[in-house]
Amino acid sequence: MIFVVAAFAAALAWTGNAAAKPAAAAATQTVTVKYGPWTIPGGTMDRPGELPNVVTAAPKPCSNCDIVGEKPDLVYADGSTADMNTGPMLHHFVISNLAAHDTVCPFSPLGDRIWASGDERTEKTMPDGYGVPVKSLDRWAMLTDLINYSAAPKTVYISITYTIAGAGSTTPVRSLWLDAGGCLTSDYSVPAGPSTHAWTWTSTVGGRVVFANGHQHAGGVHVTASDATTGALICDSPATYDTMGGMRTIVKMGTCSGDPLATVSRGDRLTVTSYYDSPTAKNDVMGIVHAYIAEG
Ligand SMILES: [Cu+2]
Repeated sequence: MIFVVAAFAAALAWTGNAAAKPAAAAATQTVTVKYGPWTIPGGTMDRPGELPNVVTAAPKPCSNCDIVGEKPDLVYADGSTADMNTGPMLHHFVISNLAAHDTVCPFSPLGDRIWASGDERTEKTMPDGYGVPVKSLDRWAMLTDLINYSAAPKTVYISITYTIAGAGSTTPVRSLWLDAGGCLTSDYSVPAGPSTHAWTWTSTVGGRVVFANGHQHAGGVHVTASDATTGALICDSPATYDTMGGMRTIVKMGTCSGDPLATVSRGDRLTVTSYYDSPTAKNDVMGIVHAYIAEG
């Protein structure tokens, strides 16, 4: 495994086009940012090539705006999708804001983790009227881990299409990263067969949770977040599988959207529970519910 840490000026492709929107909705536009390129070394199905990266200055789609939607993809230079059918897998990326603290894990050196996905490439769409504020002084960083099951090296980009609205035009939400692995690392171990792994955080914020999605690795069944204090379920995100490149892989994780999904109070115990049924024991699985909350 190669580990590369690079102060990397990601290629930035502005394809801002004013999308036609219903008159009733806030004026939005889409901006696609291409991060990369990265060349993942070749490998085999048993020993795939792997390329982790740290991008210490990752471009933002705008510097004073509200992001109301985010759609990630892994693509080749020509824009076509790169997936396990031709070798590459988006193991994961995380974009964080170094100018803020993570709400759940305030001592995380990553800062505030605001966007992330694995190969399922989950699209996030906030309910009408909500957005993630981006300030001019925010500094974004990006962790990536890319895999390649083909023998030939593959050069890819992470392409993210953001839907943005004017600054202050939406009710701000903040990210709640609820991780069965806790705060030190997202990785944990599962035995062969059915298993559950849970982690509880005492909320330091209160408000309306309006969006959430899960993330698991192969073997995952579903991951839930609930408010153990009130008994309310916040989100249950199932893993959907398909076969790509001859492997059974997660192609979709469920999303939850609502106004609100749940109302949580400061001091409530929020529990994330990750359910696996893995054919073999593994030491590097994840179970995350990434939620967004409008405070107050
Ligand atoms: Cu992961």
